[in-house]
Amino acid sequence: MRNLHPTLLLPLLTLSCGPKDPSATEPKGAAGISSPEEIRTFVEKTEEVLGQLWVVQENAWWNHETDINPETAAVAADVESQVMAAVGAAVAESAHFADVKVDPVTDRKLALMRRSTTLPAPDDDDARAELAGLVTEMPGLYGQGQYCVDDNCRRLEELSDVLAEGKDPEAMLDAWVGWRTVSPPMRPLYERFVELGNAGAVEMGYSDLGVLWRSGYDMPADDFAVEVDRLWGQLAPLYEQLHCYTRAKLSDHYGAEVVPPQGPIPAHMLGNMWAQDWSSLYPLLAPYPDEPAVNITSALEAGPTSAEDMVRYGEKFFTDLGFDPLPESFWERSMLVRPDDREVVCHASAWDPDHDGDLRLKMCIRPTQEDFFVIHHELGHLYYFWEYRGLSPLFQSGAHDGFHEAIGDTLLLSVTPRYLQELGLLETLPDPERAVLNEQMRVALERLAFLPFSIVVDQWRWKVFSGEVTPEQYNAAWWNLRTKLQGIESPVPRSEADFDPGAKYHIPANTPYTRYFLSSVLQFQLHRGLCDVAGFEGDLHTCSIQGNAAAGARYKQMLAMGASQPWPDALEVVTGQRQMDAQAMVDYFAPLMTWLEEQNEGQTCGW
Ligand code: X8Z
Ligand code: ZN
Repeated sequence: MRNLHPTLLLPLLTLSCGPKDPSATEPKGAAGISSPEEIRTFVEKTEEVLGQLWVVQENAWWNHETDINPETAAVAADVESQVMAAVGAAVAESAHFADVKVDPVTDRKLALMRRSTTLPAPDDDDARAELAGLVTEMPGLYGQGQYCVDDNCRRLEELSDVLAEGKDPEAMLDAWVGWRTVSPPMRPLYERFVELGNAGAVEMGYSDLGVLWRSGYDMPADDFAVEVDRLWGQLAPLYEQLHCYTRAKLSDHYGAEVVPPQGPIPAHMLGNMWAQDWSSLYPLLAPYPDEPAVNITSALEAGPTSAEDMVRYGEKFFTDLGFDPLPESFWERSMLVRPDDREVVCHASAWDPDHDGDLRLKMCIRPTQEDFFVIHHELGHLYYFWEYRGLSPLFQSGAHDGFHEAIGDTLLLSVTPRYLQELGLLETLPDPERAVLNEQMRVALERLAFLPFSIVVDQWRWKVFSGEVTPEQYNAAWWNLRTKLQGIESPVPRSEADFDPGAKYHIPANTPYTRYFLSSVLQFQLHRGLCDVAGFEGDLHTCSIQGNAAAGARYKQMLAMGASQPWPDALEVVTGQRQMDAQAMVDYFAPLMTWLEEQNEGQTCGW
């Protein structure tokens, strides 16, 4: 494993990034670089340095997130500062030769370098250190979050269970409000983070941090925002039908005082802490509730199924398609269960700290269907790392971030009840006629219900970064968007003493979220492409590519490209299309939509 001690890095940086002394007479960037050949050399050297830094950075974060304490935090923050300095210097330097025509590979690398960070810092040591401290402290607060009443302290998992069980609306309200006591301390940190991150983005030539984030898609930032709206426009009518049916059923079940039959749905009643995944409502919403549910949780619990067994199931799906088994080091180095001797960040994530096949999973696995799915999601990331590990550092990335999120979830569309039965996790298969709608509902509660939330998180941040939403409006703006797009509302009055956005991991962790919306669209598009490669003919929702070598080979071909080409090239490999398109998702859910429209007849849908 390549591993550098942080103190080794400074000379490397000075070497390739030119003089940092502000009193030096030579203007920054005027280090004589002007010819295409010199630019190519600069890019190669910078890439090498950044590649080494990223390895140190990922190791430091791994150490911190698997053992949250002041020492690991200090190391992570220190390395973070160094990465920000290095990327900032490289981008500043490259601005001086933006107009020089260079070879296509260098050109691509320059573009990737300019968008290689979601966290630019101002070119000032103190500001950088402060920002690095903030982005280390915030996820630490989230990871250690607990809601305590007297001596009874509960973490996110336990509070989430109360919502998923759906038994007692008062207990659900308490769990929902309780988790949101974790985030108010993040508010002043977030406010400062926005100031510093924006200042860094401006120094990089972007008008704010949101513009930098929207610039990562091989198209102008403004066009990207329009693209998201276009895709959502294709899908919003489907969501509205699901929302309408769900609201009516919840209102019948819990009573109109708890869930009013009109208007937005109270956010604590959808079975999930953020109302982003409604899967746990399945027993209430299944079109044929008397059919056996596709739910493998009890079989996994009964197994008993260890965390390692859970990952083996996911690995098998990939190896059946022709992928390699996970490397031995994966099993030695991963964190698969919550340790009881230290604080960790349990939110699942996939890692490759040496950027060369050092695959690791960090997750607090429990034997549930939800975690079975999350493991496939994470393995999607890991196999992407694995397939592109031979590329140069700047190309070791997803075609865009939505691709990275879509790899495992695309394959989950091929995890059918029959396959689960083959694994011995499902005893009885539902009646084939009735299974279609039930299965569609199951997938819709997970993936269709998720769509507007996956837009809200960054719509809010984009407004915060641009200044359209000021700190005095943080919470109100969050709920405006939640209501507008998701059709939900807070069950109790909220105020600007709250910081509800911070109760979602990706806000304190500074992880962009539009990627999951794009992923949702891409999953169905890629699924259709892979089904075509497999020679499947028929309705999209009946296709499974499980075990299909041709589909596996084509998928690998796309993964191996990493970010070396603009994303439309990668998309084309699997789908033949060069545009993201939600039509495959619309087609997939056609049977459910017809059924929902019938059920909703006579109802006033919308909110
Ligand atoms: O954060 C994740 C993954 C890691 S990339 C577990 N997801 C989003 C979330 O949990 O909010 C996957 C689905 C959406
Ligand atoms: Zn992911």
